[in-house]
Amino acid sequence: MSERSPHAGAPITATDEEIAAALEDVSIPTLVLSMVHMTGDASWLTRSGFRPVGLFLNEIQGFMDERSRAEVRRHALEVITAYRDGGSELPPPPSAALVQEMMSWLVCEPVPDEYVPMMLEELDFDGSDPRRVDWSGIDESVRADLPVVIVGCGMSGLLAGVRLGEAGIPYTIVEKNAGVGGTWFENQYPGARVDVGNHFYCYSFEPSDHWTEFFSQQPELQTYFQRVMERHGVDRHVRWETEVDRMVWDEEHATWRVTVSGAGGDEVLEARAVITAVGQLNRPKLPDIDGIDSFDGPAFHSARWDHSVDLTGKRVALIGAGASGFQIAPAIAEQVAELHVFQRTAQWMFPNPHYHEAVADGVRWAMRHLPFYARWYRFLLFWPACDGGMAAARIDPEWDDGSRSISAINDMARGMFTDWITGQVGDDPELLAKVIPDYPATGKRTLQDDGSWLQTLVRDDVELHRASIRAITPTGVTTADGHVDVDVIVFATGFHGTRFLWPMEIVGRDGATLQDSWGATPAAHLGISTPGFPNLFSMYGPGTNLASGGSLIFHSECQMRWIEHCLQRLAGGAATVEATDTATKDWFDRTQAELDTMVWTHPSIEHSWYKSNDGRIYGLSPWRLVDYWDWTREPDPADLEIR
Ligand code: N01
Repeated sequence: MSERSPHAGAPITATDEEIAAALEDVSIPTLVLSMVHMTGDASWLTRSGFRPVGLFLNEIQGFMDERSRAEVRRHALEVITAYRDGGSELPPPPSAALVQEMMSWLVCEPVPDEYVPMMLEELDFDGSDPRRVDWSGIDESVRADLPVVIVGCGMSGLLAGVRLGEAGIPYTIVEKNAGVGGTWFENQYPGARVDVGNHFYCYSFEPSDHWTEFFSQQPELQTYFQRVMERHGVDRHVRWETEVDRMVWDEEHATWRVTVSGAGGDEVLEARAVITAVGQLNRPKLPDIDGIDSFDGPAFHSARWDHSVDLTGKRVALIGAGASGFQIAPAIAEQVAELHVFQRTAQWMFPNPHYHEAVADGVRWAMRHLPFYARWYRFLLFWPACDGGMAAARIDPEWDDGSRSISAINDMARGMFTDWITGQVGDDPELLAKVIPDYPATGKRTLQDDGSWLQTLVRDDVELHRASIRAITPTGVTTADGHVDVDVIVFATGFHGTRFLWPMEIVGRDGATLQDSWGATPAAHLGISTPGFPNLFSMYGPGTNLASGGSLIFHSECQMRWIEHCLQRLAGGAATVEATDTATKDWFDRTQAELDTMVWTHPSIEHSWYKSNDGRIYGLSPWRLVDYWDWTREPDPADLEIR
């Protein structure tokens, strides 16, 4: 407690000139909030001309004009140099009331009370990392007697390892790959990058000043996870290239027996609790197309990219153009001789000028040195994109516009996205007809675009095929419109995202398997705990994927806090902990009812990996991040069955 907050910034040693240069790059509204921290003076918020005048996704200057921005920079230079010369000492932090005022000021609209505790936690004024659960009251020997197996060392499994390590709980991570990162380890296709702003898509307790791009590419993400793993000493707990095949609950000993297979053969690990952290997108899905195995040339899935195949001068078929194909096409178009993109359904895309942009040196300096700058920048990303972005996805029952749109605001989004697409395609009605989706905006995962996708499609050596694929032959792809000869086929056809925890076999109390218990409707309380499967916790389980904008890392941190509280029940003497039937059913019913009000369930969307075979959606969360954050702060005792 009462340490300097890690978000207060490193002491400033830069010269006046260096500071002035850095200020040219930064988000000015965010800078003003840092000035409030440095001076303890809230009057910066009410100075004439200092205020952001509007909010929009990816608009980080609050639409302030250049004259106002220059004026803020001039004052900021004085504030920062004085702060530097005073030894980078901060006055007492702002009150909760002032924090709320700062939040509302930054996003140009009143921010409700319920967001303030979440923001105070993010700001972490006393450096206590408040999202971490306090284990200090529990005897070390008790903690040492609580071995946990974590399945998967991707983003969430790594987080679980970090937290259990801090808690002093022995753990083993079983990871099928040879390295950390999960989906970021596996998806090494050209052009792979995150499409959630990296300054939010990162661990809350780690610095975020190092990102070189606002939306990092796969190698940088992989390096990030590697570095976090090493810094927290998680690597020595991981069994690489080892898979969990099966786990069986032993009621008598209140223990899971986890069968793993690796290079050394099979082995059974024993654990008081198991945390599954396998993600939803880790089993590649190949399409059911006639002759798929008959092709003579190289053919591979986007998540199993074959780097030994040189695409230079080749004719390439890219089958599938969801989030992966959309990134692959622009990245390889220049290199190949011909690119044939086979897209079954057109995608909506959001204009984002920062999508491929480097983070300027001045921004990185500000993130590293200016008190709470990076935290406020994170909030500026969060507010319009996450909870704020849900409005356009909610169905207005009074709105009747067929498959065009689902509400007035959704219709506005459609108009904006359509203008963005039309403005780039120009006078090519044939292409335009192919690229404008025929379902409401945001109905599938909305892609981020800086123009590179459509610039690729209008190239002479690139062709977009929308006719359905009839077959794959030894020489290429046959559609309803004819045959295309190619040298290489890339399947960017997605994952078995609706088959949760598959293909592991999980046998719970009384010999019931999880797959049988769930049947076609996977249901876990908060997406984490399932009755009949004691001491088994899922991260990124059913009902927790974010389709409306949001960081899954944030969600995982919420889940891990809830799980740690459950583990504390075991440390406190309980043999088992699991969600009650009532809590699970209630959560499932509420989530389903809410999903029915959201665009992703709209009947006009024929193909979507969000939808299960029965047409319903079990993987997505329809909830605001602030709700999920609140519900997972601590388990409600009434929701838990403890034996
Ligand atoms: O997979 P997808 P993905 N015949 O399932 C097509 C995350 N992600 O790997 O749209 C012809 O979205 C299918 O067509 P349709 C993100 O959560 C994130 O691209 O179903 N086509 C579609 O075009 C994303 O949602 C990033 O009609 C067939 C494509 O294959 C998730 O991963 C980057 C077909 C599959 O699209 C999955 O994305 C990449 C068939 N039989 C991925 N079967 C970030 O940037 C399927 N298709 C963070």
